Formats: sequence, C-alpha cells, structure tokens
Amino acid sequence: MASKMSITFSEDEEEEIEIKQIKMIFIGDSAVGKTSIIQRFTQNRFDSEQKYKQTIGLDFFMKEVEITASLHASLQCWDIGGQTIGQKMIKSYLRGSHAIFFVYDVTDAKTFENLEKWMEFVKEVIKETGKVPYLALIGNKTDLGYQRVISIQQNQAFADQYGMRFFYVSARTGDNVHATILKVANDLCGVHTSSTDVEIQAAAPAVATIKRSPMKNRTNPEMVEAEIVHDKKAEKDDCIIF
Ligand code: G3D
Ligand code: MG
Repeated sequence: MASKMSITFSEDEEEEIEIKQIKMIFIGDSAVGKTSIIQRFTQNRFDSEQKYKQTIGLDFFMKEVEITASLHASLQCWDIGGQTIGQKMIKSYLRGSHAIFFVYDVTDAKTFENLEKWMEFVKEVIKETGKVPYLALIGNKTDLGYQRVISIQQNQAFADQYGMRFFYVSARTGDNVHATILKVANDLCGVHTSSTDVEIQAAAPAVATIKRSPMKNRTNPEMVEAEIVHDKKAEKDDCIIF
C-alpha cells in the first residue's frame, strides 16, 4: 500500500514523495531480543538498566525512512511480545506482513532449534494465504560472541533450506541493526543496494518515528494501516520529526 505526500522545496519546486507502508514482524522465542532490536532500530536505544520485562500482548513501532529521494518507506515493526508459537493472534499478524524476521539468540541453542517450529507455523499461514512474505533470519547478541553456540554453518544451513537472507546483529551495541532492517526494506521496495549504500542509508536520520502505537491499535492488525496516518497527526507527543 502506498500513499503520497508533497514536499515543497521552494516556491516553484515541488516534489511528490511516495510512501510505501511495510509491515515487518519479529518472531522467535522469549528473550532473544526482539523488543531490543525494534527499539534499537526505531529509537536507537537499548535498555540495559531495565530488568527483563516481557512484552505484554502485541506492540508496534513505526519509523519512516528514505529509500530514494522520491520514495519513503513507513516501516511498521510488530513485536509479538510473550506470545508463544501457535497462538491465533500471531497468525493474524503474520497474514498481513510483508517481511518476517526469525530471531534467535546466538548464545542459546534452544532458541535456534525452535525456529523450525516457528517456520512450521509460518508455513501454515503461507498455505492459507498463498502469499510468501520476505523471510529473514537474525542471529542476535553477537556482542557475546565468545559465548556463541550456533555456528555460522548451522545458521547458513537453516537460511539456505528456506531461501532466506541471514543477518547477525547486536541490539546492545547497535551493530548491524539499522543496516539489516534497511536492507530488507530496500529489497521490498525493489531498490537493490550494496552493503556500503545501506551503511550510508543507516546513518541517515529517520523521516519520522512513532515510538509506540496507541493501545487501541494493538489488538486489530487490520486497523493499523488505516489509522497510522491519523495517529501521526493526532498523537504529537508520540511523534518525533527529525
Ligand atoms: P524479547 O523481546 O525477544 O523477549 P528482549 O527480548 O528484547 O526483551 O531482551 C531479552 C534480554 O536480552 C534482555 O536482558 C536484553 O537486555 C537482552 N538483550 C537483547 N539484545 C541483546 C544483545 O544484542 N546483546 C546482549 N548482550 N543482550 C541483549 P535482561 O537482562 O533484561 O533479561
Ligand atoms: Mg519482547
């Protein structure tokens, strides 16, 4: 889904910018770092002080980024919270997603093994909808590299088996988080970029950020697309324009 916005640079110069709405969902076991990755991407912060708090229900955060001068992407990052594999609610979110990130913790083998179960669940949704979203594998917590238990070969084998791109990130240090999500956004927009291009893009400020969706929007994924424009205007405190 795309919308348009006009930006005036000078009195006689006006450029139309297309804004693509992209829904991304982050799945994987509890404590792999899904919320941390999303927070790092949308707000560039990491709550190291905060004691582990499981996300309740579902949550989404939004960041609008520039893909090209005339194309922006409004990236809705959905966080499944403490929902476990198989829960109905997740299914409805998966159905509308353009990209699904399978997240595991590189220091915890169980979280990697469980990705097979997450994949089975995603396959059921794909069968129902007939639509195959962009699938990406993320190994998080690379800052704890010395505790890594999943080898690069195992990671690569899983990705190859399902034709996924794979990425390593650290939400704690921020390493590769922005570049990973932007790479996927670029691919979804049909804009193919080198890793250097993506790094430059990752360093650019966001066009707009909504820190968190209002509570009423978190229960019905179908509503978000229609309401997000309204929220951007109405919830001024929640919206940072850089
Ligand atoms: P979840 O949303 O998948 O459940 P969270 O996971 O984002 O809530 O993170 C769970 C714990 O992992 C948190 O620690 C968080 O600080 C930590 N974490 C997340 N990402 C990273 C990372 O890249 N590196 C390291 N070292 N830790 C990370 P606590 O201590 O609060 O349980
Ligand atoms: Mg969470």
